[in-house]
Amino acid sequence: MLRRTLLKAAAGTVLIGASARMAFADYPKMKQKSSYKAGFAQSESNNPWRLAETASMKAEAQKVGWQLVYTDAASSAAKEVSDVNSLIAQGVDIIFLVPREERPLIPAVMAARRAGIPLILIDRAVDPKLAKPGVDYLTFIGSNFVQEGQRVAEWLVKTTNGQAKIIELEGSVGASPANDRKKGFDEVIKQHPGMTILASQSGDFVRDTGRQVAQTLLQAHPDATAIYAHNDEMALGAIAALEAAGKKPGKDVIVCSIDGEKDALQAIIDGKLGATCECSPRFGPIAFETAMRYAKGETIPPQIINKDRFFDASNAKENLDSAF
Ligand code: GYE
Repeated sequence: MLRRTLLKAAAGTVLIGASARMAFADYPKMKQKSSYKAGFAQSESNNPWRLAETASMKAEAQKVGWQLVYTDAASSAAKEVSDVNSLIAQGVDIIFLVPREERPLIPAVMAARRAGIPLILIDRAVDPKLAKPGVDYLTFIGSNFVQEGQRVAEWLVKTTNGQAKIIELEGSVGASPANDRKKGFDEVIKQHPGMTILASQSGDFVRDTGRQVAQTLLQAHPDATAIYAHNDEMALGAIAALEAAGKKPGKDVIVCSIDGEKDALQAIIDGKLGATCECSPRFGPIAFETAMRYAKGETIPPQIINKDRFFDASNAKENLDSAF
């Protein structure tokens, strides 16, 4: 009995090892063609960041002369899975997927893999325990979200001399930028005894949801001196909530966030937002370049990380025109 279990376990180990190696070697290739049909599965279109990303993908597809089949999951992970299935059924040559959440999109990644269609994750990642680059999908292209959270936390520590009572507005539950921006920020804050996170709650990356959550949390914690939002839209919602509560954003309460959208840079210029770490939505050039390199037979690294800038009162004005 014990012997059989051991044998089974050993066989299983060998099998897993071998299949992983084989899969890496025969991850689906792209056929040689003069032009390709790509699928782009977007998660939603409810903020300037998403609109800028979609515009960048469409513009680049046109520039390189590829057909782009575009789907919009309207904030539903379940719809996004069926969107990917429909892209597969339409016989696209490659899929660019923005996985709305880390786990619910795993079936979509695996479906593309089974269909032999290369898939590139753009802007958001999937759970690394459940799917691997070079095995289950080609690569991930996007920002280092942990580092974004760390950079904002370090700015806040510096600006407040290590003394702050913070409300945190999280992104969409289960989304990789929400998980990682929280991780990076909270890790730095924990190292400073004068910094406390009073409350942390999701505002779904949406401006008005951010406003409502900020309003409720400010009522529960009138002693808050800082708000960290996982994106600019929620920070702008929080600024509106502060003003509605008769508080001065930037003076009574310091607000900081991530993305670097135009409205946020304007809010920095107006003194209402303290800082924002850039997270570029302009994926078109790098996404298509990576796909073209892969089509030519080049080896693609398991992840391609964007370089992000950082905006505060020292440089918001000079960057306003180029912001999305
Ligand atoms: O920060 C936010 C958007 O996935 C990195 O999602 C992206 C985030 C971005 O809705 O504004």
